Amino acid sequence: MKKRIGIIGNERSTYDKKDQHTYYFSYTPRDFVQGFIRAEGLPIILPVGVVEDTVDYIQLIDVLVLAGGQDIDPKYFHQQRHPRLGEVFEARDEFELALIKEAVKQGKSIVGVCRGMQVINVAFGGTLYQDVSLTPYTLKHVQSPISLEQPTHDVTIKQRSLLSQFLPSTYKVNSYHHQFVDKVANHFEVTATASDGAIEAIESKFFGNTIVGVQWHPEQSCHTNPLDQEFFNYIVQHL
Ligand SMILES: [Mn+2]
Repeated sequence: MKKRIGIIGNERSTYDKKDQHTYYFSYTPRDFVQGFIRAEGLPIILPVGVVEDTVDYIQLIDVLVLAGGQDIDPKYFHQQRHPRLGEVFEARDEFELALIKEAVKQGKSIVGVCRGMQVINVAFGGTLYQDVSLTPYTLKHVQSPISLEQPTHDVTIKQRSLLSQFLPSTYKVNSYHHQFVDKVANHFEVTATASDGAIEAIESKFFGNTIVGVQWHPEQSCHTNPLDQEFFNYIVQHL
C-alpha cells in the first residue's frame, strides 16, 4: 500500500445568487493533493470532524499533515485576542489539536505547513505572535501580490536537520503569514530562520515520531520548483 497521507481540510462557503442559497464545502488546496500524488503517496483529505473520532482517523493514515488557514485561537496559548488577530475557526483548532495528540500516541509522523507549524508549536506548549506588528521582524512576510510560486526571502537551514536532507543551507522561500512562532515548544528545535530572525521551521524527534513544520508554502511552488517537490517526496519516502 502507498503511504497514506491525511491532510486536514478546511471549510468555506459560497452564496449562490441564483438559488439564494449558501453552499458549504470541506476542502484542501489541490496543490497538496498533487504534491503528494507526484511523490507517489496516497493523499486523503480529512474533513474538520468531531474529536471523538480522532482515534479512528489517525488509524486510517500514516502521516498527519496540517495545512494553512485561519489563525489559532490564542486561548490555546493563554493570551487574550489581539485586535490584529485574523479569522479563527474553533472547531478546526479543537479537532487539529486532538489529532496531533492522537498521532503522537499512535506514533504517526506529523507535518505542518504555515498555520500547521503554528498549531504544532501551540499543541506542544509554545506560543505565537498574533501579528507581525508585535514582532521585531523586518522582512516582508506577506508577499502578496507576488505569486507564491515565486520565493521572496531567504532562510538558513540548520545542518543535520530533516530539512537539510533535501535543502541547501541557504534557501529562498515564499512567505504568506502575519503570525509567527514566538516561544518554541519544549523538545523542538528551530531548523530554519529568516535573516530577520523569524522562525521558519521547527522539528522534533523527542516524542518518538517525526514532527516537522515549515512556515512557508512548498505546496504553492512544488509544481515548478523541484526542491519544493522534494518536501513531498521526503515525507512519502521517509516519514
Ligand atoms: Mn516568512
